[in-house]
Amino acid sequence: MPEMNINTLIERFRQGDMRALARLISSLENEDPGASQIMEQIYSLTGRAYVVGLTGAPGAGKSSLVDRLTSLLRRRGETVGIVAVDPTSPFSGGALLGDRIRMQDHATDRGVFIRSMGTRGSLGGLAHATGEVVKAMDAFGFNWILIETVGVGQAELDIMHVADTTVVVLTPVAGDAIQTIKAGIMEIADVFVINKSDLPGAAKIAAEVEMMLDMQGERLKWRPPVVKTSATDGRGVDELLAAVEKHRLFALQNKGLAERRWARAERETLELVRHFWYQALCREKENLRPFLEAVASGEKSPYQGAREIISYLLGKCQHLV
Ligand SMILES: Nc1nc2c(ncn2[C@@H]2O[C@H](COP(=O)(O)OP(=O)(O)O)[C@@H](O)[C@H]2O)c(=O)[nH]1
Ligand SMILES: [Mg+2]
Repeated sequence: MPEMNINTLIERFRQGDMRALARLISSLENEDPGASQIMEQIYSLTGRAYVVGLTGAPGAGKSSLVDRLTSLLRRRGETVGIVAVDPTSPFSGGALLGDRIRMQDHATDRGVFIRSMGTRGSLGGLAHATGEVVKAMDAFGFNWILIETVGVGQAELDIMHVADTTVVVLTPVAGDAIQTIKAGIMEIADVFVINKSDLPGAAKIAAEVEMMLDMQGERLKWRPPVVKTSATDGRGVDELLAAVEKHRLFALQNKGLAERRWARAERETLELVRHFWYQALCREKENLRPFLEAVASGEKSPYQGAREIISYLLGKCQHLV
């Protein structure tokens, strides 16, 4: 990590220096070797923020809703970290996608921190980096973290595992709801929003979603509320926040939150195991030649070779991470 050493960065981060947070986030995105060292040191500060994910088709109004929710939360004295993930966007690294103008009100507010994550990294890597960025914001002390992502593929859905409450944003635009159902994002919804409810057809979409939920019947422990909003004039945004808080309460009372956090701990930790293991493998690549040559020459089978490589790496275990 150039220019600022790790200890200085952590020190400034703990003091609430937003530039230190920004620097850490860039390091996480770039997978700088120092970044996981920092995360390890600040990990004990995480787990306090409430994380809300908003997902939906491009143009559904996610950014507009995030903007409205942020204003609402700020009026209550809450601080808000925002992560906008759009792998389809050509912008990255701090650029605010198409949201620059609308988010300007918040840009000078010290209770709000906005970060865009664009084309950098592979999709799988993007989901991983997003999880870490959310943790960094959590450790920094934001009360709420809002994640916006287009629900176009599995990687974007993976990002939603980070959220305590997932909001799926639909609109009356033709075909939208059907596409969303196909994309498999209906299952991850804790709250449904029908945004652009100022346009015709909102009631019909809401009814379709309710009908779909009816078909699930008693199997649903939590029936996701369907909230109609109009982000452009702010209508329904209070109700949206109320629905999120209702889900938060439900999850707390029904151990849903504990279950989610357990699943997350499992996923995160095992993913780190894979990550460190893979790094070790790459680092040791040269030393693995003899094993690979034995396989190439037919002296050993790949199975035997793989088992021997694992033994070899385990022997080097203390240097793995
Ligand atoms: N009529 C109407 N337009 C909206 C509403 N919410 C957002 N929009 C417009 O839809 C477009 C896309 O909004 P944006 O928030 O950027 O969507 P995102 O791509 O999901 O983040 C913008 O031109 C918004 O002004 C709404 O409730 N009603
Ligand atoms: Mg957007």
